[in-house]
Amino acid sequence: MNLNKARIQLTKALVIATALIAGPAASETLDTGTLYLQHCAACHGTDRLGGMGPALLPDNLSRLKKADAEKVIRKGRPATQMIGYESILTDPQISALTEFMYQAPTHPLKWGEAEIRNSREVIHPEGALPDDPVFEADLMNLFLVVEIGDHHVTLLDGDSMEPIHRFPSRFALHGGPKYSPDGRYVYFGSRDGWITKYDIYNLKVVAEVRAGINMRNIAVSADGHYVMAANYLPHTLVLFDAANLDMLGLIPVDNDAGETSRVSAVYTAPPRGSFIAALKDIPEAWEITVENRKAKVRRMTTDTLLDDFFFDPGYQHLIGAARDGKHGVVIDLDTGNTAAELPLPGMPHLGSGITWEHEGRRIMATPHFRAGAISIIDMDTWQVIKTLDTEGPGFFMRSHENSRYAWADVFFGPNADKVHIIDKQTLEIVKTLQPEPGKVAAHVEFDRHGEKLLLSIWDDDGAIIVYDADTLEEEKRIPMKKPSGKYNVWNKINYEEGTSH
Ligand code: DHE
Repeated sequence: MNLNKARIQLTKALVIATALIAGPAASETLDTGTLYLQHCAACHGTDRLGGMGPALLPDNLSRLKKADAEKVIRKGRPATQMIGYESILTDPQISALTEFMYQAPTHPLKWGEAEIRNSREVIHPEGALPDDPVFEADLMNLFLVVEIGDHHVTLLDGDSMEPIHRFPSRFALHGGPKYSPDGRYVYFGSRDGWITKYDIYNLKVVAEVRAGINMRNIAVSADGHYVMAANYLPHTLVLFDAANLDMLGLIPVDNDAGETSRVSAVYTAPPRGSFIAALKDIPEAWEITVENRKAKVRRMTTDTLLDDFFFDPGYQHLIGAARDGKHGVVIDLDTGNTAAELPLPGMPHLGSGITWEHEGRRIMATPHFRAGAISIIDMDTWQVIKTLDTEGPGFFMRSHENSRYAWADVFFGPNADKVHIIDKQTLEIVKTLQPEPGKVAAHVEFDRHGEKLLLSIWDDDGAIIVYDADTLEEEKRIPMKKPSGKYNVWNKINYEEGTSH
């Protein structure tokens, strides 16, 4: 533990001890702001920007229901530093604190160069730890499983399907963790803006930095030298040296008219040697190259605002979902022009689209957030060649080059416990599984060989289910706390066609 964390813990322990001795009556007359400073600020920051605990701002809490937030204040969060306050604060005070957290701050929040640099902590500088792994396994067939139930990550051996190690993560990791090209390091991004660099060989966090207040995702350059963070708040892209997460550049996201924008996401485009970002509030996509450790932006004006997007395997085209939720656009990344428009039924989730070869042509498939449908598109003609009806709107799709099947979950609605399996050649749903009735089953990742796959039972009392990719038979269940995404080292570093990049 570093000095800063120790200091926070000590302050917090003193505050709690004093409050426990005095009881609720002592703080009954205090206003909510003072209560916050007294009880919450040590961990969550005086500006509610977060610290050891997560940020307590409306945007950061948008995914947590107020009733659940109140319950956390009352009862605490198991396996974290967050204790329950029901014996320290009165019911009205707990309710008032909950309301306070969901109110916009009265002054603008800043997360600029100084804040980013000050947040950085290098625990083990690059080169300081041994190069030999401290465990035995096929290093190319490891999986990381993000467990959002209690904010942990499990490292899993993809041959034996046995956990190797489990470690705490930052609060609310989101998006795929990104591996270094050799698979030794992994970079996690949290919704609160933290980037954590983890040394898989030594099972240790090696460096951390906070890139923003509300972050979308991160990307690692194909050469492994740089990490780019895309933020919602503030409106910035941030470039880091991948070695020790030293900040190299802060790029304000704005246009010539001075309008600023959130960033929908940033991805690495290996064949182009660049990063591609799309903006959420300004109709532009950006290609960012790094020369002499400096970022250079090439702007492409788009016909529509882009939410979610995906690339063809050669990174020649960006396929984006328009904000109206009814169609997609194909943008030629060389010219910046729109090459095609795609009619799509209901808010496609293109970020989880996958591609494969079908009758000698490359096709892609995408689920939809607002329609029980999977659209299958010919990537030469950009025509929708088939729309599969599903049992409800879906979130993720997955396959592997060596598998004849693609898997698609039904994430929303009464059938969220079902998963469809699609034959990649007949383009038909050939099987629908319901592995645990009443519990959401979602997100699949294959092992490096495409022989086995993992499916999440998305529940606090959940599990990872291992399936044989060919017989589709269940092989085993490993209990986990709301496992969300799984990420196989080989599939990710080789940009395997059936998985997310
Ligand atoms: Fe995600 C990836 C955006 C809600 C779980 N999600 C991504 C990515 C984006 C994105 C841009 C790709 C980032 C990357 O991998 O680099 N997600 C969004 C949204 O805009 C949306 C709809 C609303 C929001 O609140 O942000 C959203 N996402 C969710 C969830 O509610 C999920 C199910 C639970 C959670 O953890 O918040 C969720 N998103 C995921 C996961 C991935 C992801 C597990 C990585 C998928 C992969 O296989 O790579």
